[in-house]
Amino acid sequence: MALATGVRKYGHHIDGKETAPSADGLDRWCPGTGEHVATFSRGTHAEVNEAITAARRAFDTGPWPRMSGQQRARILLRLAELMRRDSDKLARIEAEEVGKPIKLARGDVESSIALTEYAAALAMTLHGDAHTNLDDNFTGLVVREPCGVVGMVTPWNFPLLQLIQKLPFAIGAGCTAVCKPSELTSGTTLEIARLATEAGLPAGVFNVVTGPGSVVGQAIAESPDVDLLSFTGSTGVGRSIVEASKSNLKRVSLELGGKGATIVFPDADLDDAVDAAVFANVFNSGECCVSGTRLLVHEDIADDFLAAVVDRIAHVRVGSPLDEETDVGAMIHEQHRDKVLSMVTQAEREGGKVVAGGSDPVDSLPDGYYVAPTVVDGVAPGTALFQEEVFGPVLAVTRFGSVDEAVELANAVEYGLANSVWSKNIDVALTVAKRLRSGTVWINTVIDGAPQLPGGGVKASGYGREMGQAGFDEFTELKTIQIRTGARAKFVQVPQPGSPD
Ligand code: TAP
Repeated sequence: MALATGVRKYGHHIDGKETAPSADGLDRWCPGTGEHVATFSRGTHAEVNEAITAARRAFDTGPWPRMSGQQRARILLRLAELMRRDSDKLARIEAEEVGKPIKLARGDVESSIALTEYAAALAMTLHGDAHTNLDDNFTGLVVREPCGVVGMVTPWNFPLLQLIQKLPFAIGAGCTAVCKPSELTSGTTLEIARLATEAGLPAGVFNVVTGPGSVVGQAIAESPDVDLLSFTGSTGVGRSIVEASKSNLKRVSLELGGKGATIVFPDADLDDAVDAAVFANVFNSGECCVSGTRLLVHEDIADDFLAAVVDRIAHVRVGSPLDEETDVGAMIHEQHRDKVLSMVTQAEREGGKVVAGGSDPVDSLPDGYYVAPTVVDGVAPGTALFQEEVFGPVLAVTRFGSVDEAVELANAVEYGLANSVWSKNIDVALTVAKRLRSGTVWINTVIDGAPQLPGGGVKASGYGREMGQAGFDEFTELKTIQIRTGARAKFVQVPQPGSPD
């Protein structure tokens, strides 16, 4: 599949209008082919302020938070329809800017449509509680209100999906938003802003300012006019976001890094588990927060299991993101490819043995930044490959001898995002699932999900949840309204005329 969309030039999206592209734009080259695919505008403090002012106005005095949930849901459903209409274009932009395989990008668009439709249903059913049995003259209403202006800062690995895990939930609840996508992959966020306007979203409800995180993202995090900051990205930047958000003690939700384990017991369906261990490692070229980047395998089956993984991974097709056959695309940029490969070299220095991949398979591929799916055996818990997020298709293999040891190894990292357990013995699988410290545990499946199911982390993987009812509630505040009817018992006893005091 050749590039056909040409170079896309974008401005920002502020108060329902697109600004002219800035003269000092940020060029984006497809990391899989080296072709120039987009130029994004470099946002300034003034533009961030303009966007926040528009979102503030739309929230404080505009129609959006005051509409019925049904009216908001209708616009979200229209947006989902328009995403379906433009799904080929959206998938292609994702593949070109991220370097991810086009078939995977299509799946991201499908999931984004499903999430938007689900958020529409939640918008329609948003309600609070009425307490009518407190006592005869006392009624309590616990109402859910939109929390205000939401700042959204998103990463480059799933630009569309990460946006859609936030946007329809936030605006479905009646919030307004200012988003800063990654400066490398802003295309689909700006396309969604266009589609939202076409769907009838009022001006100012969704604003996008592109540019470097240190300027645009920082300004959103610091702004006293932003009520909640919803961040997805690395743990390091997450920490600086919390610091920057202190000005007005805004609420912050953080979806951060991960170091997931695929934990395989001898009584698993081993053929399924082999496929899953490969999939969990190479999905989205390993640039995925919930990847299974550590394979913890029981020592009784470890040698045969590892041999099967090495055999299976050899069939994974590394190639151009726009090739329909590709399973693993390019790394996001050259420095990242070099970092991934250097972590493999470091793992070897620290005692690991590379049993598959370990190289840049550049000879057979177009001009891009590729890493062959890699497996490193004998990775000790104290080493960097066991502990640190690689964000590439590199699997660290470690053996265990008991349930206790498996749990201890899985939990022995600072992250707590997602793990998978492979066993047909429900006692083992559920015991391990309960003892794992992560926001998600998959049993006999991996990197699975549905719009109804929340995701998020514990420990250094962050806090807050996205998707599901919990992900919708994140964008609301509870207000308690207490109503006394009839006479209230008086606090101050005033003597009545003529009564003895
Ligand atoms: P980061 O480097 O953390 O960047 C994330 C976003 O923050 C980008 O838009 C970035 O802007 C912006 N940013 C950078 N510095 C900032 C600052 N000082 N203030 C405010 N914003 C700032 O992450 P990434 O490299 O794009 O994405 C990979 C990371 O995201 C991985 O650690 C991955 O695990 C994590 N991730 C987590 C999840 C979940 S659900 N937990 C999902 C996807 C990804 P720039 O455009 O300048 O980079």
